[in-house]
Amino acid sequence: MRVQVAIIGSGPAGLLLGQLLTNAGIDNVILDRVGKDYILGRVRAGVLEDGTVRLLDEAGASARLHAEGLQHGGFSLAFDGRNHRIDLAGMTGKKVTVYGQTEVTRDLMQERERSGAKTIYEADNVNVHDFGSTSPYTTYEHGGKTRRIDCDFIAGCDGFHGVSRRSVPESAISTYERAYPFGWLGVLAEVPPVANELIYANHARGFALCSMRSMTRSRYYVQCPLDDKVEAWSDERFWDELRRRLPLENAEAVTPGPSFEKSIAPLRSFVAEPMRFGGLFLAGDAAHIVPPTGAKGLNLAASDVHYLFEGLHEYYADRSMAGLDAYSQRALQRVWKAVRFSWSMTMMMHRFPDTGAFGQKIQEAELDYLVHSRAAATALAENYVGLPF
Ligand code: FAS
Ligand code: PHB
Repeated sequence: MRVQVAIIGSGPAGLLLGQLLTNAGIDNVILDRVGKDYILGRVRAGVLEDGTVRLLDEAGASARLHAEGLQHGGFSLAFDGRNHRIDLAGMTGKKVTVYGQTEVTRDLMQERERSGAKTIYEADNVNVHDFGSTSPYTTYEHGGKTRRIDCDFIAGCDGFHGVSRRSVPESAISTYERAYPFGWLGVLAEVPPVANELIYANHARGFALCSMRSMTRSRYYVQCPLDDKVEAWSDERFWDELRRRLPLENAEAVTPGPSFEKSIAPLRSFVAEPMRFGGLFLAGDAAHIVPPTGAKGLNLAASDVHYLFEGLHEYYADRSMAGLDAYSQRALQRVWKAVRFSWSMTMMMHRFPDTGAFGQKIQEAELDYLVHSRAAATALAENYVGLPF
């Protein structure tokens, strides 16, 4: 098989890139090592920046998002027993859309199927070859046979544990990493959310986040030890711990119920530089990871795809490499600002082993300054709604 662009990974980055390319008449194929249902079974992000929504509009995969997504003009920071609203819309003129990554992925998969573009699921042992040449290709095993796809370019959209970044010689890549000494225990339950907007809570017992997927489906997180086990968390224990970390008005408003998804995710900050190696381009989690405290992971994948699609579109329209040559530098400029924001939110909201009583007071002083300074709150708001791209 030969295509113009081979995409590895059928997550948000691969699917969004694939749809933009298909709509522009640039033929592409997506390879994923797992099946559709497995991908749709992963519960991840929940907040979309307006830039991400615009890209989904461009991809023709946003009808359900506009019909079912929740527009949020603000969120609350809870600390020292009180809530403080950050007025995103009032300070930036922008809102965010609450709509689960699972649904974004489902919508992109459906649009891809409608457009007839090819995705090969359960492609085993995917490898990338000769990406330093003008004739890169990928190989994979499917149906007991090894197959080859020749292409002009390879988009490595295969996430943090994918094959693409691992295929780059160590001498050609620099990585920057910060692992956090805790995880997030996440729960999905078919119960109404505790409030109409998200609540990020700083508490001496640890961080908590009240989010949602709709007004009948809640998504909650509590910070937990890195070596904690989901089995150690009954629903009752979870609801009790969540209430302890929220201001009384919220704790009393929590509607408990049976969880239908419960998982623990580790937190890390990670960036690989550069994001381009000849004909191989990394996008999304394949190139960077952020702690979800800033709701940036999925949205960074979208801005990478924006820059990469622009470069590819320009190449096939004018045979100019300018956009592709600029991809890594353009993407990384935005990536690092989002990595900084996600890191700063994580440092401000979580209990670290060495936080102690003094550290707790410093965090509360930082939060108190933030919510009472229009300048500081505006800076937070413009990072949260998403820096322009
Ligand atoms: P993905 O990881 O989504 O997709 C990569 C795809 O590549 C997968 O389908 C995988 O099967 C495939 N793949 C991997 N290796 C392969 C190989 N060798 N061959 C072929 N295919 C291969 N972000 C937020 O903004 N908010 C959140 O709350 C949030 N929570 C998260 C919780 C968890 C547990 C995780 C892991 C991430 C979370 N994220 C969150 C970040 C997440 O949403 C990512 O940013 C987003 O999935 C990035 O999309 P992709 O880059 O497409 O990578
Ligand atoms: C979510 O709804 O899953 C979510 C929302 C905001 C975050 C992280 C996760 O910062």
